[in-house]
Amino acid sequence: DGVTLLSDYKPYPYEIEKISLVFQLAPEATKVRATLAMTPRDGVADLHLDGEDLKLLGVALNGAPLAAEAYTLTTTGLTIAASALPEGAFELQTEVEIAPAKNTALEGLYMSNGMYCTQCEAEGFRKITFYPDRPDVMTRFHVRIESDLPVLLSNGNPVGQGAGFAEWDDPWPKPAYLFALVAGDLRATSGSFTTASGRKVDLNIWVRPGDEDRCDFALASLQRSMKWDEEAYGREYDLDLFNIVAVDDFNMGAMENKGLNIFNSKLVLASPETATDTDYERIEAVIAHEYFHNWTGNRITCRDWFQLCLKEGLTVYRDQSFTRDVRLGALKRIDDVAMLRARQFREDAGPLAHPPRPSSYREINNFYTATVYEKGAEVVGMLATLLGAEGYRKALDLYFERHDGQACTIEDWIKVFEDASGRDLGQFKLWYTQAGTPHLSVSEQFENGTYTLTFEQVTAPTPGEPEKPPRHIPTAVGLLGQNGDEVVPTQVLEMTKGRQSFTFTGLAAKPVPSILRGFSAPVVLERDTTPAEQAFLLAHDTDPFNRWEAGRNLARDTLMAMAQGATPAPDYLEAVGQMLADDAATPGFRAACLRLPGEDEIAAALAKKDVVPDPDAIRAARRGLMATLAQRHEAALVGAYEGSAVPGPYSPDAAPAGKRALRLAALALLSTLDQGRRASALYAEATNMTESIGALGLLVAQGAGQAELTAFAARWGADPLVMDKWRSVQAMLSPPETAVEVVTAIAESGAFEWKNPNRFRSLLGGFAANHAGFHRADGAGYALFADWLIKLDPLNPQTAARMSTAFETWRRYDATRQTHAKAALERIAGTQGLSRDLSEMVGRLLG
Ligand code: HT7
Ligand code: ZN
Repeated sequence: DGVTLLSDYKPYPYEIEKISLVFQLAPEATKVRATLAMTPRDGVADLHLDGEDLKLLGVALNGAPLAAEAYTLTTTGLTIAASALPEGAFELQTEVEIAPAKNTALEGLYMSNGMYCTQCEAEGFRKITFYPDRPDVMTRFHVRIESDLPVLLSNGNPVGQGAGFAEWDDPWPKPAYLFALVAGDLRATSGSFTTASGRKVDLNIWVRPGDEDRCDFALASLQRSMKWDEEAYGREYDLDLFNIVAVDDFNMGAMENKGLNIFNSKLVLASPETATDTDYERIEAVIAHEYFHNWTGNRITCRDWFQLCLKEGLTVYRDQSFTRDVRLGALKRIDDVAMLRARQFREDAGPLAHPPRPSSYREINNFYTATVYEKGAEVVGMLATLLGAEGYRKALDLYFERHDGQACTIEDWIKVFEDASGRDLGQFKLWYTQAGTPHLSVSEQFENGTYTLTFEQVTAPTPGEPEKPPRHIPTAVGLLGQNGDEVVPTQVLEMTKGRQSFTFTGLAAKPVPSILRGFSAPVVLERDTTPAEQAFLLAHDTDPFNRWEAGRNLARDTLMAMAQGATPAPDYLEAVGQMLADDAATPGFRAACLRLPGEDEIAAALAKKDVVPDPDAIRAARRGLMATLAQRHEAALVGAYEGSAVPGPYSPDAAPAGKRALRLAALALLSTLDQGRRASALYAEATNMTESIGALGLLVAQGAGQAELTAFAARWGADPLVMDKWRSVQAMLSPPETAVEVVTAIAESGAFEWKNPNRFRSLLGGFAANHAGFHRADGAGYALFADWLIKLDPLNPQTAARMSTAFETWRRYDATRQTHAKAALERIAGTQGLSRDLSEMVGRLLG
C-alpha cells in the first residue's frame, strides 16, 4: 500500500566496491553510464536497483550485454534475477538517458538558469541512474563529466581535466544521497583553511557571474565553522578541497554533498544593501550546519531514512551551539526556542505529529520536519544536559571512534551515551520514539525552611499513539531570594515518573523558583503564578532565557485575556518599562523582550485552554497592546529608537545587529502612535536592508507604504532575492481585509516566477504567516492557498507538500472556518493525478 516500515529493514544483499559514472551532459538528453563493481554478501540473490524516470539504453554484465529475459524493468527500478548472476564478484554496467531541462521537481539532475546541478537526498539519485538508492549502501565514486561548460564539479578531488571534460574521485565511501554534480558558467570566491594538523584546504564559493561580490561573508563563515569543529568536537576536514555552489532553484536551504555543498543562493549571497541581519545570521548557521554534516551525516551516516534525526538533530544541535559560541549566546537560545514553539510545538499538537524517529512513512520528503530537525536537536541537548559538558564530549568522541564509516541507528547512538556514562537511557529513548509535547505542571510548598517542588507530566495522545508513558525530563532549576539573589544555583532535577517531588532544605525564606532554565527540555511548563512573580523574574532572573521567558509569559497571558475582552494587565505594562530601562541588559536582549508573541502563538495558547481562537480579535488585541505599550512608554521608546542607531559602515556582528533589532522593535511600537512618520523617515535614510525592509514592513502593516513599495520595486526589480522580501512583507503583513487581494495581484502579475521555490515561498509562505489574512472568515485565504498548491503540485510536489503545512492548525478555529478549510483540503485531495507527496500530507491533515 505504499507504506515503508522501519520494522521491514533488511540489509542490501550486495557490497559495492566502487561506482564509476560518466555523464554526457545535454539539456534534453543527458547520457549517464554507470559501472558498479559488486560482490554478493551472502550468496547470490535477486539484485534490485532503484530507478525512476530513466530511459534505459543498455545493461551489461561483465562487459557482455544482458539478455532482456534476465531482468525486469518497472516504474520503480530494475531487477536482475539471481539465476542470471555469477557466484562471486562481477561488474554491472547500465546506460540511461535523462532530461535535466524538463526536471521541474528539482530532485535528481536538473537545470537552473543554464547550469546543471543535482539534489539527491533523500531519494533523488534513482532519477539519475539505476542504483541501490539507500543510505546504508556506501561506496567510492569516480565521476567523469563531459560538457563544454567552463566549470565541471563533483565530489572529492579533481583527478583529470581537459577540453570538454573533468574527472573527479572521492576517496571516502558514501551513500548515493551525497553524490553531487554541478556544471555551468560559474565564478569562484576562493580562500583556504589550514587544519589543526597542518593540511591546507582550498575553499571555493561558486556563483553566477555578477554575484561574486556577495560571497565574502559565506567564505568567512565556512572558515569559522571549520575552526569551531576542530575546537569543540576535535573534527578536522578530510579532503584538500571544499566547494560550495549557489543555485537559484532549490527546494530547501542547502545540501551537504561530500566536498561539494550545494546551497540555495539566498543562503550564500549577502551584502549590507541586500541582506538583513537575520539573513547574515542564517547564512552563517547554514554554512556551519552543512559543513558539520561532514562528520555527522557523511562520515557517519544513517542506516535508513527513519534514522534521519541521527544526522539532522545532532547537526542542528551542533550548528546552534556554534552560533551561540560565535555570537551572543543567550539570545540564540531565545530565538531557537521561539522557533521551536512556533513550528515544532505546533506540529506536535496537530494532525502531522510524529516522533523524531518515525516508524512508517509514505513519502520520506515529508519527514524533513521541525520535529526531526529541531526537536531532534533538543533531544541531543537533553543528553548533553544529563551527561554534562565533559560527559557529552566523551560520548561524542566514542561515537566518532566507534562508528566512523558506518551507517547507524538511533539505537547505536543511545548505546554510545550509555557506554560513555554508564547510565541506562532506556526511558530516555522515548523522546525519539514517541510524538507529542509533554505538559509539565508544577506546584510548590514551603514549610520550616524546606521548599518542595512537585512536578506532574502529561502528554496528550497523538495520531496513532493513545498511551504516553512518562518521559525522562531534565529540569534545570534555580531558586532566587526575595531580593533577587540566587540562593540555590542551577541544578538539574531528573524527572522520570508521572508525578515527582524534589526538596530543597535549609532556606531562610520562601524562594522564587526559576524552572526549566535555558529551556532544558522541550515541554510546556504550566504553573499558576501571579503576574507579580513573573514580573519579578523578568526583572531579576539570573538565567537570561528564563528572564525572557517570564516576560513572554506575561505578554502571552495579557494577550490571551485581551483577545477575550480584558484590558492589559498593569504588572506587564510596568515590567516592560523596567526592562526597557535596564541598561545592563544588551540591546538585543531588550529587543527580544519587547517583541510580542505572534498571532499564531496566541491562537495556539487559547486553543490549549479550549477557547476557540478568533483571528480578528487576536490581531486587534496584539495591535491594541502595542499601542498601549507605546503610549505608556513613549519617551523610553523614543530614547531606545534614537539611542540605538548604529552609525558608520554596516557590520553583521551580533552587537550592532542587536542594536538594530532594538531600534526596530521600539519603532514597531512607536509606529502605532505616529502614523508611520518615523518608519517612513527611516525607510528614506536607511543604508542597509535590515532597516529598509524593517521600516517597509511596519508601513505595510498599517495599510500604508505604497510610495515606498513602488520605490523599492524600482530599485530592486532586477534582483529576485531582494524582491522576495518585497513580496513576503506584503503577503505577511498586509491587513487581513486586503491580504488576499494583495497576494492575488502579485501572483497574477506577469512578473511572478512561481515555479521557482524561493519566489513561491516568498509570496505563499508569507501569506500563510499572515494569521488573520490566511484564516479570513469567508475562507478566501484557504481557497487561494489551495489553488496555488494544486497549481504547483504537478511541477514540484516536494515544495507543494511542504507548503501544505499551512493547514496544520485548521481544526483550532470555529465551525465556519473549519468548513472552508476542510473544503479547500478536500478540493486538493480530489485533484486528478495528485502527487504522493501532497496526497500523503492532505490525507494526514484531514485524518
Ligand atoms: N540534508 C539536507 C536535506 C535536504 C533535502 C531533503 C529533501 C529534499 C531536498 C533537500 N535539500 C536538502 C539539508 C540539511 O539538513 O542539511
Ligand atoms: Zn542537515
